[in-house]
Amino acid sequence: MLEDTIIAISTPAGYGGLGIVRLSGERALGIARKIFKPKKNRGRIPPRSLVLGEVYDREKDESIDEAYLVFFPKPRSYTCENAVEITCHGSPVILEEVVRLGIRAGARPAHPGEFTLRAYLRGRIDILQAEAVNDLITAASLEQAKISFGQLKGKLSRKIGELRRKIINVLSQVEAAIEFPEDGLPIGPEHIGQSLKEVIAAIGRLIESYEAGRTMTEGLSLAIVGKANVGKSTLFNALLDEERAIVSPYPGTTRDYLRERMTIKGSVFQLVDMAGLDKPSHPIEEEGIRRGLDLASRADGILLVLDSSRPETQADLRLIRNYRHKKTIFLFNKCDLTGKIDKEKCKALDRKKPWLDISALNGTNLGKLKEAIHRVFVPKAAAGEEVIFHQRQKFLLEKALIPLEQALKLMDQGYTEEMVAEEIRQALPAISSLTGEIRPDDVINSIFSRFCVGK
Ligand SMILES: Nc1nc2c(ncn2[C@@H]2O[C@H](COP(=O)(O)OP(=O)(O)O)[C@@H](O)[C@H]2O)c(=O)[nH]1
Ligand SMILES: [Mg+2]
Repeated sequence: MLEDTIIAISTPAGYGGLGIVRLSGERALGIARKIFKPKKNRGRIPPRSLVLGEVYDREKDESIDEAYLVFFPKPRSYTCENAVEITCHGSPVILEEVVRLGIRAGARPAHPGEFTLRAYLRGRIDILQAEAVNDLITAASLEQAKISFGQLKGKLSRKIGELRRKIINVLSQVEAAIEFPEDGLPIGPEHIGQSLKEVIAAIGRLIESYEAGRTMTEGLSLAIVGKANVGKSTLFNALLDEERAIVSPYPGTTRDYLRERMTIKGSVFQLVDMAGLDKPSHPIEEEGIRRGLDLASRADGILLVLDSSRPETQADLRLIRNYRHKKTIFLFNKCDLTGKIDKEKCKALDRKKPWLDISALNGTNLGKLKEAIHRVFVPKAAAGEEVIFHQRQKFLLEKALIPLEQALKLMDQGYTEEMVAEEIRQALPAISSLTGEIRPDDVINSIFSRFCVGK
């Protein structure tokens, strides 16, 4: 496997100004020479320099495109192997032909993620860094991209390494007490308990950060809730900045629900518009309402819209009370019209949450609303703390946490050092699996199969 020289198009499918074909493996340069003719330097290809030339089909003795090539000799390349990048015009026809010529010259088509897999197998990066490569490529927001870039450079790996050292340190202290029982614990049990607690807290914080991570990758769902005709669809469109939902003066226009992505200050949201949550006037509307209620109950946050140009109804007040237990922003919409709603009466039902006057139609206070959305709904990843984006990482951290908590409990209850040590030891395989020191093949396969072919 590792002996093969692999080839793939590294730029996205479709037309582009430029496109890149990448080769990696022992014979990368030899193969590249067969399909690329440098213009100058009598055919010399110096390492790490741009070489202008033509992609060349030897059999037909014809050039198919102008291109430039860069050769990265091992081990200072992405994969730690000899690697070559050929940049030509971003034409799918040309790029596929370059790959075909490369295969004819002795390369093999790369599997998804195989370049990064090689970087991992050759020990240049660990699994956390490999995951970060793909996270960076598929990042949903700049905020996420920055965190992934940090992890690509090894920030999370160092953090996990530090945790691992701490666990081993505690373990060796407990083991010392087993070997030299007559001396008692060289370091007091309180001290060991304290170190254990610190490790447990650090792992706990990482596990919790998965929520923040998930909201960065998938986006928080925000349901726009309110009675019919209060302006939900108008607000939906205004926030998305496009006429996505149908708006009409007739109640019951939106019967199904709509879901669209939007970004505020780098955070991703899934905005949901739905049927008005009041008495249905039509059987289809009834189903729409049922779905709406269900969506709203599962949403990460609620934008509750009230029509301030009309007196509040029982249905309005019921909705306000209904979403008290959820993260909610209350909106008095249509503030461009004469206010008829009793704002104080509404606010009295929930004073802890933000209330905002807006006009979805004119755009009044939409900037303020966006700020409030970011402030109220986006979970704060503590500054400088790492964020994890993968369920795999969360599971392994949880797997490490359980025996550590158990160890602490046993210590508190006065069990023997042997039993405490045994528990602590059980946390180590999960920690090693995180960075890929221990690597079950199925896990590796599932990680790299998510990559695109050229990475
Ligand atoms: N004056 C005014 N009219 C609005 C505002 N927002 C919505 N409307 C109007 O209210 C009606 C119902 O709007 P729509 O968005 O379809 O409400 P939905 O049933 O809650 O989705 C439409 O005629 C809108 O133009 C607003 O802020 N000010
Ligand atoms: Mg609507």
